[in-house]
Amino acid sequence: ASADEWSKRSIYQIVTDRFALGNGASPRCDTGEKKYCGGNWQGIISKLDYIQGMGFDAIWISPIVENIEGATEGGEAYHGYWAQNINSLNAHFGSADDLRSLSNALHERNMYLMVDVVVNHLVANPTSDSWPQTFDYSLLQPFGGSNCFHPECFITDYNNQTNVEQCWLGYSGLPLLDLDTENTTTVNTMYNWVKDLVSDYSIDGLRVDTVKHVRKDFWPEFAANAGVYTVGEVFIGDVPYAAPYTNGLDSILDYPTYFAVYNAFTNGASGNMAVIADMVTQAQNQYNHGTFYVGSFVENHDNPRIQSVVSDQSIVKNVITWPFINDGIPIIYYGQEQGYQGGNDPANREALWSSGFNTESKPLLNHIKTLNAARKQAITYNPSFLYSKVNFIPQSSASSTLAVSKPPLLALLTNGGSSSTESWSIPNSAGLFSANETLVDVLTCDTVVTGSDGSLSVTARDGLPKVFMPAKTLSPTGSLCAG
Ligand code: ABC
Ligand code: CA
Repeated sequence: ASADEWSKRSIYQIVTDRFALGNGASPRCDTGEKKYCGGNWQGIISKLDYIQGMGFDAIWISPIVENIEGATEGGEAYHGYWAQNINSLNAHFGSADDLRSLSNALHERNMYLMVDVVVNHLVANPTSDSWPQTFDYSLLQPFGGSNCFHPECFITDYNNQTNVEQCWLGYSGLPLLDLDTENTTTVNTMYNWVKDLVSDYSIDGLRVDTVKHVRKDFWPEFAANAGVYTVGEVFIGDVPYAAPYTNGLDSILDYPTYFAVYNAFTNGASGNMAVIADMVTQAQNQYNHGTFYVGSFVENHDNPRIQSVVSDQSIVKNVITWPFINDGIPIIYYGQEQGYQGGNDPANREALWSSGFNTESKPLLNHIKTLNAARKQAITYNPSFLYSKVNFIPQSSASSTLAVSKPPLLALLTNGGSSSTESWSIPNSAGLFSANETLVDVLTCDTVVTGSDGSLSVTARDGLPKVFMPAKTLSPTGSLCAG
C-alpha cells in the first residue's frame, strides 16, 4: 500500500515474541532474562479481534527473518534484530504458511501488515578474542564472506557520519557485523531481497531499522524495490539531521517530536510544552511531504515506557492522546493500552498475555479506542484532514498547556497533572468556530458552547486532556458520544 493509503491508518506495534501464543498458553516471561518467551504469528492471528476492537487497522511486527540461535552475550535474539539468514524465516515465530496466514487474516479484515526490516547488519558470535575479531562469515546468508562487510570498528563518534555509517553498532561481546552497503553486489542483493520479501508475504508496508547507519543514497532504490510505504528509524532528536532521510524513504518515525513530548510530560513542572510546537513546526517545514506520512509515537521497544517515569494518570492520558491529534500516522506500542510500566530495554518488552488481554475496566484501552474513533470521524468529516498541518494556538501558560488544532479536532493538553487547574483560550481570530457553537469533548461527552464571537474559554481542574469536536461533525448514530 502507498503512503497515502497508510496515512488514513492507525498502527499497533507488536514484538512478536511477547504478544500472544497461538495455543492460548501464557508461560512465565522474565524480561530480564532476554530469552524467547514463545509468542508467534499464530498468536497474533488469534488476537486480531483484540487489536481491531481498539480501532487499529494495521500492525507492525518485529523482524521476521532467521536470527542467531542460542545464547549470546546480549541474550537470545527474541526481538529479531540479529539476522543470520535473511532468506529464511525465524522458526520461533512460525512457518512461511503461518506468516502468509497472518497476512491473509489481516487483509480479510481490511487491515495492513507492516514488517520491520534490517539492512545495516547481521550477527554472528566472535570466534576469537584477538583484534580484529574473527567470525564464521559463512553463517551470514546470502552474503557469506568478510568482503561483504565493513572492516571491524565500533561507532565512537556520532558527529562523524562516516563513522556512524561504516563502523559497527554493538560492542566486542555482541558486535553487529556491518554490511558493506558501498559494495554493488551486496546492495543489489538487498534490493532484490526486499522486493521478494514484500511479494512473498503480501506485505503492505515496512518499518526500516537503523536508517542513519546506512548512506543516504542507498535508500531511494531500496524504497523503489519495496514498492510499498516505507517508514525509517532515524534515532535522533534533531529535525535538520533527520530531514534528508525523508527524501529516500516515504517518511520516518517522528523521533524529534517524540523526545519533545517525552521531555515535556515527564519532567513535572519543568517540562516545557512549547518545545513540542517548535519541533512539529520544524518537521512540517523541513521533511519531504512535511509531516503527513511520519510515524507518530510516544512509546516503543527501545525507550522506557511513559509509566516507568510518570504515574499520574491525567498526564499519561495526555501523552497517549498526542499521536492521534498530531499529523501523520499514530502508532501505539503493545501494552500501552494495558498500562504497562516497563523501563529501559529489556524491561519494556513485557509479555502481553500476562494481562489476560483484558478489555474490561481498562481506562487507557478505552481512551485509545475513543481516540482511534475520533480520528476516523475527523478523516471522514473533513476530506483535507490528512493533508492539513496541525496548528498550535498560542496560550498564556505556554510551558504547561498546549492547544492543538487540526479541524475538526481541537485538543487541549496539559502536563500539570490531576491536581492542577489549567485554562485555555481560543480567540475568535483563530477562525475555528462560529458563534454559540456546541462542541463535544469526545473523551467525556461533556459539551461546551463558544461565545457570541466564536471564541472559546475552558478551565479544568483535573489535568485531563480534552479533544473537542463540533457537535455537527459527529454522526448521530456513530460510536462517539451518540445523541
Ligand atoms: C542490547 C541490549 C540492551 C542494551 C543495548 C546496548 O544492547 O539488549 O539492554 O542496552 C536490538 C535489540 C536490542 C539490543 C540491540 C543491540 O539490538 O532490540 O535489545 O540492545 O544488540 C534499532 C532497533 C533496536 C535494535 C537495533 C539493532 C536497532 O529499534 O530494537 O536493537 O538492530 C541506536 C541506533 C538505533 C537502534 C538503537 C537501539 O541504537 O541508532 O537504530 N534501534 C543515541 C544515538 C542513537 C542510538 C541511541 C540509543 O542513542 O544517537 O543512534 O540508537 O543507543 C537524543 C539524541 C539521540 C540519542 C538519544 C539517546 O538522545 O538526539 O541521538 O540517541 O536526544
Ligand atoms: Ca552501516
